Amino acid sequence: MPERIPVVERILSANDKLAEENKSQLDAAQVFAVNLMASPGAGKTSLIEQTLPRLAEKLRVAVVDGDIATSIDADRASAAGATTAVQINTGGECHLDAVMLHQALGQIDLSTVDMLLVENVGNLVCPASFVLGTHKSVLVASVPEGDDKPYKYPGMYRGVDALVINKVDLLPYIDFKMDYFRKGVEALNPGLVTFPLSCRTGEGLEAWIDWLLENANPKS
Ligand SMILES: Nc1nc2c(ncn2[C@@H]2O[C@H](COP(=O)(O)OP(=O)(O)OP(=O)(O)O)[C@@H](O)[C@H]2O)c(=O)[nH]1
Ligand SMILES: [Mg+2]
Repeated sequence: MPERIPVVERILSANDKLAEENKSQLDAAQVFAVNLMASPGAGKTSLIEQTLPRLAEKLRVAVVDGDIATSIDADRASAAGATTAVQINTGGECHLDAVMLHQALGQIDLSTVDMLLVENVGNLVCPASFVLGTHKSVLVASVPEGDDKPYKYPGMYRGVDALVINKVDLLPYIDFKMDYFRKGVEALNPGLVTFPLSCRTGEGLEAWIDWLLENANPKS
C-alpha cells in the first residue's frame, strides 16, 4: 500500500519538529533530559527509584512517566523524591511522542529542575520510532528477558546512547549468556556504554550515577 508511506513520514516529521522545540525548551532551562526505554517490567521505575536518592544532594530531578492506563509509576517516582512527577496516560498508545512530552513540560517549572527522567511506555518496538527531544536515550535491558533481545529488537538497540543491563543479581539463576548478549549489542551499536547493575542489590549503580552527573549541568 504505497499511499500509506507518505502519511507515516508526515507524522514522524511533525513529531521531529516538536521534539526540536522540546529540546530548545529544555536547553533554555538548562535541563538535561533522558528518555528511558525498555520492555515491560525491565526495571525502568526501579532504576528511577534508585537514582533519585543518589542524586538528591546534587541535582533536582523531575520525572515524566508514560503509562497506558495508571499513575502507579509517577506515584513511585514522587515517593522516591522527584521534584515533580507528571503522569502521561497514553490511552492505549504503545509509546510516548513529542506532543505528549510537550504537554508534560508545560506542567513542570523547569527553572527549578536540573534533570528530567522520562519513563517511556514499556515496549521494545514503538518508542524507538518517536524522538521526544531528550538529550540522551537509554535502554534498560534486564537479564530475565533473555540474551537474544539485541538480535530480535535491533531498532531499539541501534538507536540508544547508553544501555543499562538490570537484574544482574539474577544471573546465577537464569541462562543468560552475557558474551552472546554483548556481541549482539556491539554489532548494532559499536562501543555503546553499558551499565550492568542491580536495582535490588545496588551493585553497579555508582557508574550509572556518575554517567548522569557527567552529562548533567546543575544550575547552581
Ligand atoms: N531481582 C531483581 N528484580 C528487579 C530488579 N529491578 C527491578 N526488579 C523487579 O522487576 C519488577 C518490575 O520492575 P519495574 O521497575 O516496575 O519495571 P518497569 O520497567 O518500570 O515496568 P513497566 O513500567 O510496567 O514497564 C518489579 O517486581 C521489581 O521489583 C533487579 O535489579 N533485580
Ligand atoms: Mg514502570
